[in-house]
Amino acid sequence: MAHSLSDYSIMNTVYLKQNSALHYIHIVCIPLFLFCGHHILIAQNAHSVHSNDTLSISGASQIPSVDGIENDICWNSVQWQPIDQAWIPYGDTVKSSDFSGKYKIVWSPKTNLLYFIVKITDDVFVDGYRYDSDPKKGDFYYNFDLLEVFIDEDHSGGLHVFDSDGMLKKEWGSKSANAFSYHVILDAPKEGTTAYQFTACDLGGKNWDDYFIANYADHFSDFSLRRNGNEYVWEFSIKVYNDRYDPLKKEKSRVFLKPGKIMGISLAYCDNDDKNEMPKERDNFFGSVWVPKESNNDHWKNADGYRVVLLK
Ligand SMILES: [Ca+2]
Ligand SMILES: [Ca+2]
Ligand SMILES: [Ca+2]
Ligand SMILES: [Ca+2]
Repeated sequence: MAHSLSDYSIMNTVYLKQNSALHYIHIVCIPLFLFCGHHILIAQNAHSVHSNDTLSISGASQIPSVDGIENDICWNSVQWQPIDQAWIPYGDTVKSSDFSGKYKIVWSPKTNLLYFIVKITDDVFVDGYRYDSDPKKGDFYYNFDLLEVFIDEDHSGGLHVFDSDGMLKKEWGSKSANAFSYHVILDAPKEGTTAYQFTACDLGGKNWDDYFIANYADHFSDFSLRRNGNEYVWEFSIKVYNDRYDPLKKEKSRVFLKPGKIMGISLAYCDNDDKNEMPKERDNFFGSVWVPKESNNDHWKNADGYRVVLLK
């Protein structure tokens, strides 16, 4: 469950712009560690990453074994990046046992893939989502526990909901493939085991009168989710497509990854902790970049706030 820390001291993060460069020093005031019974409360938003704090992604000389185990050589030399921004409710803070998340990314020139490892701690895993391309028949996926991966291949930013015409372009975009927002969802594996089957949901179609839920699971070359208690390790690889993506001719829009390439990539986690509620509603939505309050839930429709990444 989400617990606000409003009763406690409030953490202030101050950004000091350094020179004209895109660097920010984070001065975190007031306590990060608050003791309550046996729990250590750790405030979220402690490692604020701005969308223009460039993340350099190294090329891996040895690709990882995609098995939900973090013992691959390529992960050793890469630093964890935080998923610590409470987008919903905006600025919320929860116990680290309720939610904490971090990720690493590498890429491979050999396989032309991006590789991710994401470590999530979550006290209650709410699963049971069943995919149906007809949005009227299914539950909304974002009210279950799921990992979101947002990729804007050319860092263009902008709307990416539908392939809209006319006036609707201004509100929902003219190319849904301008950016992909993969909502990666599956049932929790049993303790100590790994799951490999999943759905990667995203919106498709022309407008809200005529839309569907796409399943982009085949954009993932490999996928695994391993459970160790309340810790979940998501390890997977992704093929990158440009905005001319056509589901019938996918390979034509496959992007060739190379050093110096700039993209927009963010991650987020929908956290629901109530298995029994009907209808389901997520408690929290945590993201990997700071977003302004007025666009706290924009990543799914607009790529403007994705984090800049640079392939090295
Ligand atoms: Ca591995
Ligand atoms: Ca939780
Ligand atoms: Ca784009
Ligand atoms: Ca949960």
